[in-house]
Formats: sequence, C-alpha cells, structure tokens
Amino acid sequence: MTEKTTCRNLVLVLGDQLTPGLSSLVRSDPERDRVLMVEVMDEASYVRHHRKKIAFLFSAMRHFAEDLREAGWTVDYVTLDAAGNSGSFRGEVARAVKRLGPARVVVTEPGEWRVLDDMKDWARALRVPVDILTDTRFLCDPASFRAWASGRKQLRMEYFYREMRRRTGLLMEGDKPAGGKWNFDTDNRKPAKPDLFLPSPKRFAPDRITQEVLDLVGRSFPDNIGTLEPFWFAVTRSEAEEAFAHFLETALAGFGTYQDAMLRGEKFLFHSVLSAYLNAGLLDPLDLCRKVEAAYREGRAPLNAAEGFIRQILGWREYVRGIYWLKMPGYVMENALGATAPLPAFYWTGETDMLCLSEAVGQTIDEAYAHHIQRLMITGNFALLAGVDPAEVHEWYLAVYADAYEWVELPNTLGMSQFADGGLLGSKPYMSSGNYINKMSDYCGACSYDVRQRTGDKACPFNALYWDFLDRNADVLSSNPRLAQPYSSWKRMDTEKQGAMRRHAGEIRRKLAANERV
Ligand code: FAD
Ligand code: DLZ
Ligand code: SF4
Repeated sequence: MTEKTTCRNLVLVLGDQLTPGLSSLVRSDPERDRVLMVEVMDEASYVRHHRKKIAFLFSAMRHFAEDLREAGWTVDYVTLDAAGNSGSFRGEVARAVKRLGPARVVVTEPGEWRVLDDMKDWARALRVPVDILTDTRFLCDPASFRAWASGRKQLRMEYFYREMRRRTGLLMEGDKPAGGKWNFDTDNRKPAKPDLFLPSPKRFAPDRITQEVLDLVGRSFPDNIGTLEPFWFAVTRSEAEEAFAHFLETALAGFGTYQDAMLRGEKFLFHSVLSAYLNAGLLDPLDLCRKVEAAYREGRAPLNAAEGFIRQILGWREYVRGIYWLKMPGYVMENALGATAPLPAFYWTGETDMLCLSEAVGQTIDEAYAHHIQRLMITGNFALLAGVDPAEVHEWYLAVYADAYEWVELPNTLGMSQFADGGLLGSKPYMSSGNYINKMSDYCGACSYDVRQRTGDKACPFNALYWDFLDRNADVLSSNPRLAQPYSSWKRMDTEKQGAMRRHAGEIRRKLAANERV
C-alpha cells in the first residue's frame, strides 16, 4: 500500500492549538486521518520573537505530538531544521498534500488574521478542499461577540463580562452576582511592601526534548532578544495543570489585592503566569474559572481574588479576542493620536537609568514575561507618553512575551495601552506621571531620577512627558470628560512652568530619538 492510500484527511495542528479536544481533532479519526505539525521559519520570524517564546512553543509542540502518537494518531512532525522544510504553513501543507494525497485538509481556525487570510486561498492553490473549523476553546465566538457589539456606541468590557457571567453561570447566585457585586476592584489594587511573603510560579526542569529545542533555538536565532536559560516553563498539559494547581494553592488568595503592585526584583508577585500555557492550548479557560470558583465556594480564596481572576479570563481575554475579530484587518493600522516616534532602543536592551523601565524590560529579556501592570503602566505608559508609533509598540509586545499572539496582544497594546483606536477599548488613555508608579511600587526610592521633580536633569522623565502628552494631544483629548481634571490643572499652571515642561519633555524625546541614554 502506498502512503497516499493510508491518509483520508490531513489534520493541520498549529503551534497554539495544543489541545486534545481541538475541533479539528474531535472531527477526525486516528485510524484514517493523519496529523501534520510543522515548525516553520515564517512563523518563527514574522516578528523577532523572544528566544524563550520560540523554545517554549517548539518544545510544547513536540511534546503534544508525542501525546497524540500515544493516543493512537499518526503524526507527521516537521522540525525547523528538517531537510526540505519550505518554511511556511502553506508550503508544508502543499508538501504533505503531494506526499499523502488526502481527500481534504482539516484545520481549526487560526488565532491570527494574517494566517486565516492566507489559509482561505489554500483550497484554490493546492487543489484540495480545506475545512476551516470554529475554535471551540473560547467561550464567546466572533459571531456572538459581533451580535453583542452590534448597535452599541461603546464596547465596554464590564458589560460584556456581566453577560458572560450570566451565560456561563460563573460566580452567580441565581440571576445575581455572588456577593452582590459584579466587580470587586475597589477591594483590590493595594501596593505591596517589600517584606510581604511572595509565592513563586512552579518551575520545571527541561527534559531531553526541551534540551534539544533549546540547542536548536540557540543555533537558529542567535541575535533574537532573550535569555534562553534557565528555562523552566511547563511544556505539557500535565505540567501546566500542575502550575495552575500550585497557583491555586499559593497565590490565588492574594491575586486581587496585589494585582497592581510592583516590587523591585519581584517578577511575578501574585500573578498566575499561566497566559503562555492558556494561549498555546495547554490549559482550558473554563476549567480554570470553574476551579477558581470552587476555591472561593470552599473557602480557600476570598471573593475579590476569585472574581478578579475570573474577570481576567472570562472578561478581558474573551473581550479582546472579540474586538480583534470585529476590527481586523484595519485595526492594526489605527493611530488615533498620530504618534510617530521610533521605539526607544532600551526596549530591546533594558539599558536606561529609569529603574521602573530597566526592571520591566530586564525581566522581559530574562523571562519573556512581565505582569499586566508593568506592561500597561511602565512600558506601555512610557511609549504612549513619548509618542511612539503604535505599530512599533505593537511589534515589540508581539515579539517579547511568551504569551503573545496577535489576537490578544494587539487590542491590549494598540487599544488599551496606546489609545490608538481612539477610545474603543478604554474611555481614556492609561497614562500616569511618576506619582502613580511611586504609589504602586518601591522603584522610585532606588531610582537615579527624583519622582518629585518635574524639570531638570534629575527629574523623573514620566512627569514632564505626562503634561507634554496632554498638551500635544489636546485636540483629541481635552474634551474627554474623564480628563477634565488633568486638563484643568494644566490650564491653571503658569505659562512659565508649562514652557519649562514642554522644553524638558522635548529634550527627553530628542534624546530618545537620538538614542542617547535616558
Ligand atoms: P494574571 O495576572 O495571572 O491573569 C490571569 C489570566 O487572565 C492571564 O493568564 C490571562 O490569560 C488573562 N488576562 C489577564 N489580563 C488580560 C488581558 N488584558 N487580556 C487578555 N487576557 C488577560 N496577554 C496575553 O495573553 N498575551 C499578550 O500578548 C498580551 N499582551 C499585552 C500587551 C499589553 C500592552 C498589555 C497591557 C497587556 C497584555 N496582555 C497580554 C494582558 C496581560 O498583561 C497578560 O495576560 C498577563 O500579564 C499574563 O500574565 P499572567 O498569566 O500572570 O496573568
Ligand atoms: C508563534 C509560533 C512560532 C514561533 N512558531 C510556530 C511554528 O513553527 N509552527 C506553528 O505551527 N506555529 C508557530 N507559532 C504559532 C503560530 O504563529 C500561530 O499558530 C499562528 O499565528 C496562528 O495563531
Ligand atoms: Fe520610574 Fe520615575 Fe520612579 Fe524612576 S522616579 S522609577 S523613572 S517613575
């Protein structure tokens, strides 16, 4: 029998589809269909990914292929360095179609628009029917989100989230939210003290497969950002589940309270560090939410923590995906504030005198991870205030985090963080002077800049940039009712002070553009 007659359908499984219950696998038959998984240069280089991100995904893919084989599937797995690897999804599917002659290609829809767009042409180009199936791993599909969004002037996450709570029954008492409130954020957002006991995420030693991948990535991507070792990510479903169980036991209870805290040298605080696993398909979002709800109901976690965690997954994660599919492909080009400055070079090196930024970028280089408030209020806030082109900011976030795929990264960066969509995601830009960073962290006390000064060599750069940002963008922002207070403070400031602030901010922006140290 030739190879061709043994394969009915070819089931393509992408690198972020590492889920046994994936729609393409559920619809297929291990006896008659064949799985194709491919490491391809196009995916590994469409942005200059962090080396740990590539290593995580390749190792998780290889482990998943092993699990599928154990479950009885025949898997064709093409490694990055395999002879003849064409370097693209399209090229690898074409080679497999030629080799195996399947009746159909079956694939679960990809998470990124550019891949789906390409995929839609495969049937014509490869002369084989291609079935693109819905990704059932999400709790709200793009069509349902579109229906929810239709006719609404503002697409606020909070209302979407309430709808999702009702739909799933999570943290509900009949038709009322548990504890009488939908959102317990007022109990959250406390700064942390350096002597607070802090948990740490579960770490796993690299096995033979991971070690091979680390060697391959080290050889193939010598100039990409990121420390490759120590490498401790979970790379299988069972490890990821262990990491989640460890979070439930050691960190969930403090999750809400310290959600916005930042501490020097503390990279994870009470965060779960599960996003890379969730987004690759190693964990199931609804299962996590149910287990967190159970922890609350059994008295193992307070309501503010359980609600806060569930909101991130049931609310934010689903909401940003809905926005992505609603607004693409035009969304990626939006630039409501007309920002054009280049991304400062220190985003790739961490070499800056601003301690908050050197901490956030430094741990990003080491871990391919920074927690939400570092992404939003340190790296994101600074890029916003400095007027960096949102497309460059987007490319950086997509590259440097192990959890980054465009469907989740783009709305967070372009919408939430850079206000480049003009307020679709947030009713005002997430921006602050050094004051907020000082309140929420212990960075400023050890920084060579003085957070209380607004101008002069020692002044915290966030301060002048903050006022200069408001001034430069007054045309777009000054009528925003949520910015009435800062604009009225700016107007009340005497013109000499305003001038000094503009000059100082201009000097910082000049230095950044000239790649001088700030
Ligand atoms: P936790 O704080 O423990 O939260 C639990 C889970 O909730 C996360 O694992 C994640 O799945 C989900 N979650 C929390 N906040 C968000 C959010 N705003 N959007 C979507 N899911 C959320 N998240 C990504 O998964 N990939 C990205 O590429 C990404 N890029 C971001 C870029 C910017 C500029 C900002 C401000 C945020 C970005 N986020 C992204 C959201 C968030 O910062 C990360 O999900 C979170 O930091 C991951 O760490 P964690 O697992 O410890 O999260
Ligand atoms: C992110 C990524 C990388 C680095 N490499 C691969 C790869 O070699 N093979 C693969 O199947 N997927 C990879 N991915 C994830 C894809 O980019 C992702 O599946 C698409 O962007 C669709 O979301
Ligand atoms: Fe960051 Fe300014 Fe504080 Fe330094 S003083 S850590 S630059 S906010």
